[in-house]
Amino acid sequence: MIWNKEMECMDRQAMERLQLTRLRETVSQAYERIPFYRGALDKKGVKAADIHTLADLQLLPFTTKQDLREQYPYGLFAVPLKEVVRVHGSSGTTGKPIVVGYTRNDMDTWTEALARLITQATVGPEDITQIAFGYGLFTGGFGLHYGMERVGATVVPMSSGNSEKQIMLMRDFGTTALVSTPSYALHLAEVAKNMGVDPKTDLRVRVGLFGGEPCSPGMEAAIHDLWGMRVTDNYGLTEVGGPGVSGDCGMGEGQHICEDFYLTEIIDPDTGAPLPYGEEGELVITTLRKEACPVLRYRTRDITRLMPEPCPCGRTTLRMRKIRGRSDDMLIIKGVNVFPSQIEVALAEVTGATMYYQMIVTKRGYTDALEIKVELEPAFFSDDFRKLKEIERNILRVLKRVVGIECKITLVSPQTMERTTGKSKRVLDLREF
Ligand code: DLL
Repeated sequence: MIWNKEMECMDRQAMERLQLTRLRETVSQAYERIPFYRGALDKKGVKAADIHTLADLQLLPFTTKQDLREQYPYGLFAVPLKEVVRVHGSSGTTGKPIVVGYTRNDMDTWTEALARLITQATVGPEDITQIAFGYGLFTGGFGLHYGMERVGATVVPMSSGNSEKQIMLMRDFGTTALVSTPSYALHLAEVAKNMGVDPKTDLRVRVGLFGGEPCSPGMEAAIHDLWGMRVTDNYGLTEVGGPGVSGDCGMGEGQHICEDFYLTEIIDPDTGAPLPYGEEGELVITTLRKEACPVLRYRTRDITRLMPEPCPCGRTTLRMRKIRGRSDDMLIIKGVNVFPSQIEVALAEVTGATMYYQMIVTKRGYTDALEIKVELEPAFFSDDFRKLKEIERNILRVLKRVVGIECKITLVSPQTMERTTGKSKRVLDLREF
């Protein structure tokens, strides 16, 4: 089912016309109401009237996370606070949080975007949906909550953590949809097993709406195996309003972008130059419908590709590939670019290895060294040194092929790597630059 056929299946030319109109409105609103943007636009000598085609987007200045931090807390608000009905903040732990505000209309737009993604994940009024994203400043809990209510699903607002209770309620309430980070879904499956509950046969969860962190194909497969559920990957970020930028239609062909609300481009992260459709680079987002916090050309740091081809699901909106990593968490190890998601792809191929891992990067003299700690599957934990060595060799072989680097593998006992209820941290970079 398609939630809003008019928008999601709109003819491309009509969509681009609508985007152009909204882009001009957004630029003039930012110029008139936000001193930061007036300064940045004046510096470039650009006004809304200079935007004649969507390609003129490139005339506009970029916005960075640093810009948003410096305007803490309300510097980028385009409306008086009395019109703001909600604020949210970024989930990062370093520095000041990014603050975003929502007017009543913004709440409505946000909820509409979520309703579309939820519907394409096949969730509707028949579903009982357990939201295990944090409720609070983080946009995940409340964002999905309102979207779920809009489509008529029954919401169980569990928030994150309290894992045994999550499983108990899933069983007692007959939960059919789980909303969480993908790493928490993996952890919940383990908790269930320890309680003697097989998520596949003893629970009714048939679909997961995941997001908030990368969900590699390997992780998707692991979740599917443990839960027997359909796995959907949904993308968004606080700076442009939270979840609701794009979502999975189940065709395995990338995530549909809510294009009437967001204008997307791909740039070369080093030069800032625009890249054509199909090429991998950094995603840049301009909001088209935000009243409280419009954002021009936000540099997300997320690495992906845009796909304009029509999708078999019938939606005509542009799609983005799964996020492959971030330009700022891409590691360069001995000159090779390495994304944590590649490690996951490799681990998924090796029998006996789990998705729980940590990359530790150090420097020995002038040379980078990478160690990857990998947690073993309980069934493969043994005293037999030869068996363990074989798993280690298999991981190294696959890593060499997938990532092209040599590293040290340290196998660790089952249940010893840290579990998270929210976003996981996979990299420890101890090099001094
Ligand atoms: O994580 C918003 C969100 C909540 C999206 C719930 C989806 C579901 P932030 O905390 O600001 O907002 O983190 C945003 O998380 O720039 C990406 O690097 C990463 N991220 C979010 N969703 C995905 C995803 C929310 N599906 C940052 N795949 C983004 C990969 C994701 N990375």
